[in-house]
Order: sequence, then structure tokens, then C-alpha cells
Amino acid sequence: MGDAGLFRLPKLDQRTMKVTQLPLEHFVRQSYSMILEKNSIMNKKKNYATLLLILVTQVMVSQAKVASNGSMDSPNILFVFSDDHAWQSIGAYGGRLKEVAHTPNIDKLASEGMLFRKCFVANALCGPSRAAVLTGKYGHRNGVTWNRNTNFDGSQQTFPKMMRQNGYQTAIIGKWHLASVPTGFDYFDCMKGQGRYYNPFLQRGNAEGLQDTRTVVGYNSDIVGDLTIEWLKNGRDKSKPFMLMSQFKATHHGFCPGPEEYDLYDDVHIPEPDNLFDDFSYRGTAIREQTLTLYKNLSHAILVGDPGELGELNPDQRKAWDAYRSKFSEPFQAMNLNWSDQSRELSRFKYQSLLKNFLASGAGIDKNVGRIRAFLQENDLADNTVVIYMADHGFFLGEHGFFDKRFMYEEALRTAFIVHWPGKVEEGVVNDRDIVSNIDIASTFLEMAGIEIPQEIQGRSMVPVLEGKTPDDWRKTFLYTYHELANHNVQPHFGVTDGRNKLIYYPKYNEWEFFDLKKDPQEMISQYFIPENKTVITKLKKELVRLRNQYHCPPVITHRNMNKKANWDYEKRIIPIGVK
Ligand SMILES: [Ca+2]
Repeated sequence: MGDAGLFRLPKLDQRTMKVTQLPLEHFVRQSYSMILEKNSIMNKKKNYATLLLILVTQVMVSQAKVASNGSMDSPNILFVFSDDHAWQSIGAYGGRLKEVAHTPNIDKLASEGMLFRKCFVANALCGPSRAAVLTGKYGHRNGVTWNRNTNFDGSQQTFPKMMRQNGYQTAIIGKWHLASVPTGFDYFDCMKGQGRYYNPFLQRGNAEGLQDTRTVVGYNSDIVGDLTIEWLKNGRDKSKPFMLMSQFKATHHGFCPGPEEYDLYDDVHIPEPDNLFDDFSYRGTAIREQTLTLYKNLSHAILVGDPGELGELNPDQRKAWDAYRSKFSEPFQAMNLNWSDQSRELSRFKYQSLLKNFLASGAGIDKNVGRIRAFLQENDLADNTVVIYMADHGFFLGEHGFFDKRFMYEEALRTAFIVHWPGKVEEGVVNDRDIVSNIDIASTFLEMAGIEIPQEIQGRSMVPVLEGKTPDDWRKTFLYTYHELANHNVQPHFGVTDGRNKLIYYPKYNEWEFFDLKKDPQEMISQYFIPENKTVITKLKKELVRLRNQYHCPPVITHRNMNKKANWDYEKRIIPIGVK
């Protein structure tokens, strides 16, 4: 433990477990043909001796009963994954919304495990994050770099496939989003596309492919909770450990809460961020050209009407939803303003409406996290199941006036990540030191299961970090890549962060932004042109090149550009932090 290598080798007993999972015939055939191919000029006597040794080993390891139904060596894994569930909206993160966040169950999970404050995503978008989780790779290596092409190539290696091949029962329930039929799962029951908040259409199947489709009546998060519990109750093969991905659609765009959460934020005032009315001074062109402010770009339907992702409501649901919506539509009508009015009065109303819908949607996830964990507790599964809570990426909740993600600023780059691993992870630890990522999930789950990690995986196992034994060579910097120019006019960019200092590059403009989060946690004044930062910026540029090489980034964005002297208007308007 605490090995400083890039990947830690599995323990010997864990390595042998992998062998016992392979059918004997398969093992003999593979081994024998491999020997013949590789050693055709070796004498046959030696070949047979090698084969005999392998067979004897096979028989010996088969004597040992493989840990089933979860154990310390091959624990069950429950991966709860939500969508856009901003870390600052979760109480345990202690941010500006902690007094109004309604996340008691996620907070409890944090109090029983390790909460990461520096979990960064490779790319803050739904599809790319899901592909990064499954493969442990950046988008340019797994094929999903943006949401317009989320047709994941299911023939590539993924951790669920490897776990399934090594004796785990694998299942995924809820949001999939990756267009192609899920592969590597003994069971899947997923929404089509983004999924609808009410009465979602679900596609169900197994390792053989799609088996049936159906519409399930009800509210999305409650359905994901129900189906997760139902699978744990009746879908499991109790002779095997399981790896279950329970993936919520909430709190994605549409931000529709469920009926049980309709009244949660009545008469509650949501605190505003200091930079709700950011004027985008002292930063580059990209932030001034985006179209993701809640006061200009959030549609009427999203806050006071029917969002596109609402789904088709039955008469009872319609009546309840309209009554809920009147809490927003009636005050809006009373203001007697056009929706496109950009007055602070209407902007503040939009902020309150967005946040109430978002937080109530988050509360619906939290309630179901509580239900699922209660089931584990009541069914003797709590002690041998690792429970993870993670969001696919962060989300702006009014910071800079934004309501979306994409930018490499802290609200989107960071994501919620909490791990409860009974007997392994110390309870209630907040990890604000180690930089971890969604690309680390695959390696981590493989090591938890005692499966050797393929070299081609780009993320690293967090197991030693979780055990409080962070290797000396653990990453000190992180590469972010944003490829998509589709919605909200956010230009492609990439950058590097060491957790405090952050450098972002926008190729289209040949512009850089530099922030020191200790001095400027809200990233309001780029300090790129301040002479005293030259040393750290030069160091980060070198690190950016090193990381892009390490991760085999394609040369679509040339390093020649990166070395050109930036020359742009705002250079003249730049000020050092602290100077008024
Ligand atoms: Ca998302």
C-alpha cells in the first residue's frame, strides 16, 4: 500500500480471483493457443510443462471460494451519479447555499466517508463525462468530446465490461445519454436520450442487447430510486458481488422537481452570489461572448412554463404541476414585465425561480439516496457495499450570472464526489488536498474489485488516496479540455490547474486567463498580464504542454499559438488584485 507507481498492482490473492472467474475450457484454449503461437520454435516438452503448470494453478485457485455477495476483497459497488448537481448546492460542501440546501442524506454519506473538494472533470458536459467515467479516458481517446455526438462506441473497453468478465454482476439504471445501446451490463434499464422528468420512456436489456421498452408513470428521480431498489431486491445474483450504477436525470436542464418537493421552497429566500451581475470586465473575450446568463438566455418555459424535458403529464400530474408552476407564473405576471426585460428586479426573480426549482430537484435526488441506503442497511448490504455519490460535472447557479456549465471556472470544473467505503475509508474526512477526477473512476473500481488496470486507461486508481496513503507522485496538476462550440457560444478552450493557480487558453482568440483562487476565488480578475505572476504562468504553460503530451491530445490546437504573444484590448484594462 502507498506504492508510488502509476498503477498499483493488485494483491496476489486478488489477482488469482480473476483467474477463477474464467470458464475452464476458455482458459485452456486461450492458454494453449497462446503458447503455440508465441513459442512455436520451443520444444513441445517445455510447452506441455508450461500448460500443466497453468492447469495445476487453475485447479488450485478454483478450490478457493471466490468472495461472493460483496466482501472486503471484492466489495459491492453502488455508484450514484447525478446530472449537473452543483457541488455548491450540497450542504456538505459548506458553500454559500448550505443554509438552504436540502441534502440531509448526501450530507450523511459525507459524514460517513470522504468528501473531495478537488474533484475535477475532464470536460464539463453530460455525454463526455459519462464516457470518461466508463473508459477512464479523455474524450479524444474514447470518442465522446461533445454532446452533439454522444454515440458512444460500445465495442471499446469499459470498466463494467471488465468487472463483468471478472465475476461481478453489473447493472445500470436511469440516465445513460450515450445514444448507443449500453454494453458490458448484465442488466440495464435506462431512459432514452436526456430522459423526461415525468413518465420517462425506458429501454431495458442485458448483455445480449435491448430487450424491451416501456413508459413508466411517475417522477423521474422517484422512478430511478424505485428501480434501483427493485433491482437490489429481485435482480441480483446473490452468488456474485455487484456493481450498480444508479444514475439520476435530475438536476439537468428543465430543473423540474417532483410532487413531494413542490412545497419545499415556499417562502424561502435564496442567497445571491456576489457576482450575480458580473459585467465581465478584466477577463478575455470568451466570457463576454457567451450566451449563458440567466437574465438573457434562460427561456420563459424553463421557469414559468413547461420545459421541453418535462414529459407528457396525465390529468392529475398536470393539475399538480400547474398549481406548482403558479408559484412562479403568478408573481411574474404581477410584475408586469416582458420576459426579455433585463432589469435587476426581473433578473433577481429569475435567479430565485431557477434556484428554487434546482434545489427542489436536488432534494428529490437526496430523498432517493436516503431510500436506497436504507434498503442496503435493512438488507445486510451496508457493510460490504461501497457507496459513491458523484455528479457528472459542476454547474453555475447564478455565479457570473450564469446558469450552465462548460467554462473551466470552479463552479463547472469541480464536481461533487463522496465515497463511503466501510472499513477502508475514514469517516467524515474532507479531502481538500488531492486532485482527483471522473477519469479516475474506472481504475478505482477495478482496483477495488482486485482487477488489474490496463495501461491504456488514463485515470489512476484513487484507492490509496481513499485509504489515506496518497502516493508521493499523485498528480499535482490537472488538464481540462472543452471541445464543443454548440450551445451558449462558449468557445473551445483548455487549461491547467494546480488547485490554486489556473491557466486557461482560448485558441480562437489566442487569449489566456490566469487566476489565483486564493486571492480571487470567484475568478473575477484575470491576472495574466500582472508581471509578478510571470514565473508561475511560465511553469503552468510548461505543465500544460506536458499534460497534453501525457494524455496524447490531438494537435488540433497548435502549441505554436500558445507561444504567440497575446495582444488584445483588455490588456490595457487589467488591474492587479486588490487595486481599486
Ligand atoms: Ca450533466
